Amino acid sequence: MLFPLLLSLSLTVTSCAAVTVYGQIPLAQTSTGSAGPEPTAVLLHAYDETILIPPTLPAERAPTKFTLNLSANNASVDNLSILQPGSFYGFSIEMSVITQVLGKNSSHLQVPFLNLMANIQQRAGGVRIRLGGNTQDFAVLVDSIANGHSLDKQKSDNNNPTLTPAVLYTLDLFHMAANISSLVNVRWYLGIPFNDTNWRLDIAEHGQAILGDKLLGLQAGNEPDYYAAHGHRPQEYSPMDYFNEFSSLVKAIEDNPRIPNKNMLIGPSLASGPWEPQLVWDTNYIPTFSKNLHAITMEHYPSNNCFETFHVGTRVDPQETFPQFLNHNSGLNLVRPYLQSSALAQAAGKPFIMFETNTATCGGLPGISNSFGAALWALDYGLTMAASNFSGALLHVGGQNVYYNPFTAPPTNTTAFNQWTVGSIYYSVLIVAEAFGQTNTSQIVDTSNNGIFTPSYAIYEQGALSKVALFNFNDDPTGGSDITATITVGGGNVPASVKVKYFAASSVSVQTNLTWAGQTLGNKFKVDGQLRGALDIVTINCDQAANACLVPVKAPGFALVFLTDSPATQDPTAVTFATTAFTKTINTITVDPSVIANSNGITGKERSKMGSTSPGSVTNDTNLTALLPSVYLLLSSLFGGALAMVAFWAW
Ligand SMILES: *[C@@H]1O[C@H](CO)[C@@H](O)[C@H](O)[C@H]1NC(C)=O
Ligand SMILES: *[C@@H]1O[C@H](CO)[C@@H](O)[C@H](O)[C@H]1NC(C)=O
Ligand SMILES: *[C@@H]1O[C@H](CO)[C@@H](O)[C@H](O)[C@H]1NC(C)=O
Ligand SMILES: *[C@@H]1O[C@H](CO)[C@@H](O)[C@H](O)[C@H]1NC(C)=O
Ligand SMILES: *[C@@H]1O[C@H](CO)[C@@H](O)[C@H](O)[C@H]1NC(C)=O
Ligand SMILES: *[C@@H]1O[C@H](CO)[C@@H](O)[C@H](O)[C@H]1NC(C)=O
Ligand SMILES: *[C@@H]1O[C@H](CO)[C@@H](O)[C@H](O)[C@H]1NC(C)=O
Ligand SMILES: *[C@@H]1O[C@H](CO)[C@@H](O)[C@H](O)[C@H]1NC(C)=O
Ligand SMILES: *[C@@H]1O[C@H](CO)[C@@H](O)[C@H](O)[C@H]1NC(C)=O
Ligand SMILES: *[C@@H]1O[C@H](CO)[C@@H](O)[C@H](O)[C@H]1NC(C)=O
Ligand SMILES: CC(=O)N[C@H]1CO[C@H](CO)[C@@H](O)[C@@H]1O
Repeated sequence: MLFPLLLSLSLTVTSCAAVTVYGQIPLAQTSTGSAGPEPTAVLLHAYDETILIPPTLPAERAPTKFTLNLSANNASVDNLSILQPGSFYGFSIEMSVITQVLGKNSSHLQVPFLNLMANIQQRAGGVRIRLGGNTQDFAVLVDSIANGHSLDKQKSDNNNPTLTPAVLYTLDLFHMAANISSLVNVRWYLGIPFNDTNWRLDIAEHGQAILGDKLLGLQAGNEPDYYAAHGHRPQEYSPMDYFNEFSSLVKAIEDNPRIPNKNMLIGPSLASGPWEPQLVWDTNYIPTFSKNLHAITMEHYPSNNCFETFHVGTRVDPQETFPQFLNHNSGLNLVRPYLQSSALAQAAGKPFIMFETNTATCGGLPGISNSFGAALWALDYGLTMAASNFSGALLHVGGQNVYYNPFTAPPTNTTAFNQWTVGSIYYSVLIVAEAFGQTNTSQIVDTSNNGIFTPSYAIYEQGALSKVALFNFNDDPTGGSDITATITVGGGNVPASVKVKYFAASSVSVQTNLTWAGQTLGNKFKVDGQLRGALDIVTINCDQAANACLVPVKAPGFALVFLTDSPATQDPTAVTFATTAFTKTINTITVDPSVIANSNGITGKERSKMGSTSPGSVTNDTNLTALLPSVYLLLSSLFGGALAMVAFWAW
């Protein structure tokens, strides 16, 4: 069994067209259940190189110069958000692909994955990851799995109309997560299987026992509004039925002494397809379960690729659809159906989280999902969610056969240590982490005043104006659509100079050579999780007499403008290990712990080498598979001095 791929088919249609629902059909299987041919590296969607034509410039052009008049502090800013963490954006990893991405088991972790998480921790202080998806509902704890794996997928039962196979996992899955959290500050969401009400609570019991405070919450139901359509419940299954099942689960947890924390449930995680959120609120869900709920959640994708993937529904043409992603209306339209719900959650004192999202369900869209344009889209969508009082959002990670992964481990037969692939939207997560930082006091307001192609935001941190985010969705190599934003500060003055980090690529269409402040993670199959290249932070002098800083942004492009040096931050939960990774035969790599512990991006400290095989240290990377069957990471806690040995296995 090569790549057991399962996708969330939370198919929702943004137009008023009737919503058609297709089952949770694993990729690489046809809808009749027979396994398709094994995907080859050539065909795998995660490596697709489709380049679309950039949208033509809008007929009515907004001015290329505009002014943002911003308050110096947060005292009287209309529509300013709640306090946001740098970990606002996190990841949702489909259960069936955990062993591809995180590691084979607790003693074989994926170093590139750790590096990718460490990049975010450096900026945000931590990373939030959900392990779940459609597959969580059928998960079963088993004693052991062949080859020492911590997770496997049972053969799909052809009599099961939805073809949802059971995910088998061992206790080692929790140890793997705990070991990851001991290296980088990853905190986890898990899901309680919800396929029937004979509650299998092993995930809650062992999750709490083994992960402790690294477990944030337990999802109760995944897109229950699709349960009837997917054949997991009777056709008449209603929001009230979901409410009653949730009650039954709460009771089962209350009666279970092996689940000490009874109040970390997460729901309702609607796809908001068949059920509008209000239908669930009408059951009195929030007040009834307020005590039991850790967070209120939704799951939604703006588009779908179900026709190409499963030959059902209407074909979504990527070229025609691309422009819809490349303006601010996309984010605004995506959050609008949830504004009332985010307000309800805030009133109830609960985080409101977009628990699973990405460009398009059924695997994403070729040419869109992994383009620079998608990264600008995800960045704008994320900031719009934050400005609308969402408390977080998780970008979904599927397998080798989806277009939209933020990161993809190499196909197993071509594995080597530095052969990962990063999708463009990983940069969006990195940049949002940097925009909000580590203090948990960032507040954001949408200041867009120059049309839908050049949205902008102001970010306050610890009460003071701290950053400005500027987008240019236009694609115009002539330079004629480059913009210049003039930042003025009302009730204060602009600083003598500002520092600017640019997110850049040659066009909205490209998938390669993306840079953030001059650095890149590398192109397809070239990623080991480290940013490479010289850090390029642009200093722009301001005109204090005129109270103006003029910041240019290319078409296309994005700028994060730092008006203050970010508050000095020491991430209290950052990695506190003197980490020495070495292979038996090749190279010795060390991490300067201060690099991980002391960082917010602006300091210019270069990302160091956490368990990596940098090109300088390994001479012939084409031979990595042969040379590096495994890499060991020696961990020494600076505080405890205890040693632990973890083997990092290169796939
Ligand atoms: C990996 O497997 C695929 C499918 O079996 C095959 O097409 C490809 O050539 C293999 N790659 C390597 C490097 O062996
Ligand atoms: C605040 O948001 C509301 C709703 O989106 C909008 O109508 C109003 O104009 C905004 N206020 C300001 C000052 O931007
Ligand atoms: C729920 O999933 C479990 C584990 O896969 C399975 O044993 C059980 O039969 C399923 N229940 C239903 C109603 O399908
Ligand atoms: C992980 O897998 C390796 C290789 O199969 C095996 O040697 C090791 O014992 C496994 N570790 C655990 C904790 O199961
Ligand atoms: C977000 O919450 C803040 C604080 O309650 C409120 O002032 C603001 O209007 C809210 N924004 C939106 C878009 O609802
Ligand atoms: C920010 O919030 C996280 C999660 O609650 C917490 O672990 C961290 O200590 C907080 N950071 C600060 C600086 O308060
Ligand atoms: C302003 O920022 C401070 C510090 O982060 C925060 O405590 C306060 O609630 C904020 N005030 C408003 C009106 O948002
Ligand atoms: C900018 O806003 C301040 C209040 O925050 C106001 O006093 C000032 O007149 C505004 N300036 C411009 C140019 O709009
Ligand atoms: C990426 O950069 C390389 C090296 O500078 C260059 O050869 C290549 O043409 C660039 N590709 C794109 C799509 O810009
Ligand atoms: C790297 O590979 C090339 C081509 O196979 C070979 O000529 C060279 O000697 C190798 N270098 C090392 C250091 O092994
Ligand atoms: C810190 C931590 O959770 N370490 C665990 C790593 O995984 C092994 C099992 O392989 C556990 O024994 C450790 O406790």
